[in-house]
Amino acid sequence: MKQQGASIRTDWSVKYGVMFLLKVEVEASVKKPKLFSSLLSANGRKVQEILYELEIDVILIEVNVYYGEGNDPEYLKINPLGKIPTLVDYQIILTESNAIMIYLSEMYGVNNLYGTSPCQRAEVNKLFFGK
Ligand SMILES: N[C@@H](CCC(=O)N[C@@H](CS)C(=O)NCC(=O)O)C(=O)O
Repeated sequence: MKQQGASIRTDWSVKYGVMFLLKVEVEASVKKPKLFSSLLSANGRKVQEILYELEIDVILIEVNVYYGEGNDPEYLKINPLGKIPTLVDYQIILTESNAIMIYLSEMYGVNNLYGTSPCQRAEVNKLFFGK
């Protein structure tokens, strides 16, 4: 009897446990921000540095624009300019590396990477807008 009970529990956990784990994985992957970029891209690496600093778990999707992957019709639906990086998070599709960095800092930045006062932010903006 005991063994039978154990096997019922095993059946349950195999069937529903796996389904539960799959559900958790799918939900987690849906909620994770997605970054379309390439390690070869300086603008992409700037964004990746911020993701790293803020410990944001991201799904990185390699788009090698240097081999024309930016012109893939599927990618053009996300970023009509065909450039990288592009961040997709919840409802927002965001291009422009500096705008993405500000968004990430404001959305997830418990450590105030972007600064808290107008003066601190002005210093950061100088780096964004300077040539
Ligand atoms: N101002 C944009 C520049 C984006 C950009 O030019 N990205 C380059 C890679 S670093 C790119 O996608 N080049 C491919 C192309 O221009 O077709 C930003 O800061 O994100």
